[in-house]
Amino acid sequence: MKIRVINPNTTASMTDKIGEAAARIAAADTRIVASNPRSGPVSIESHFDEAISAVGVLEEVRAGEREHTDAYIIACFGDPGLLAARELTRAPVIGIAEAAFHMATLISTRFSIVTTLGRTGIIAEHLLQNYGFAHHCRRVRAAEIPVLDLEDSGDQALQRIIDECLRAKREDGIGAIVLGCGGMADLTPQIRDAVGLPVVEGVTAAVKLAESLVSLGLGTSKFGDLDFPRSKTFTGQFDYLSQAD
Ligand code: 5HY
Repeated sequence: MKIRVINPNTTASMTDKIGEAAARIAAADTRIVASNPRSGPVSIESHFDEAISAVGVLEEVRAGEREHTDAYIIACFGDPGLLAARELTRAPVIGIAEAAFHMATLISTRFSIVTTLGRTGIIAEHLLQNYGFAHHCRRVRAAEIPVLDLEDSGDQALQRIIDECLRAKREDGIGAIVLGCGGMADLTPQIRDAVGLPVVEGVTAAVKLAESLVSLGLGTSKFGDLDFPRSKTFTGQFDYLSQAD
């Protein structure tokens, strides 16, 4: 099977890192194709960034539909464009936050999230509510590092993440940690060893969930709200999306 792992920001080094983490955990007969939009924010750290990045996510799914793709992963912890992306394909589309929440509740009754900047914590809180996991999450914490520090100042950023995870372990009464950024996909072993708790990382969780869905012959339902969008005219810069019935 082929899984397209979409990094919604436009930082190629993060896309490569995410793709490598996905490929390491993928089954022998799974091919990982990692991509990011040509246009959009270099990092996603606000509601505005999320909204702009969603258009790029949808473009990447449209590209995937032009070649055979068995599943899609949206590798940003805000799961930008998730439901809209599901409307564009019969394949499964999995957000890394949703995947991580599901996996975390299979191994613990309570988890905390450690993300990058505190200002994006509300996005994770909204997702917890929307997905029905709010009562499982004790706290959404932040290492207070810009997303691209994960690319530039590796050890310093890693230590800040570990320190926040250790505070969560001491204070939150949890059984697991959820890493709140696609850019942390390569850090799981170091964090797990330093913290001594199960660490759930969304990219790798999403790969295994995608493989399971494809193996079960399950894809996005076309009955109801996730059916393909109705054909219509789009104007201006989106006129290329226009479709007649
Ligand atoms: C992510 N931003 O996973 C989010 C992390 C965040 O560029 N990739 C990003 O803090 O929401």
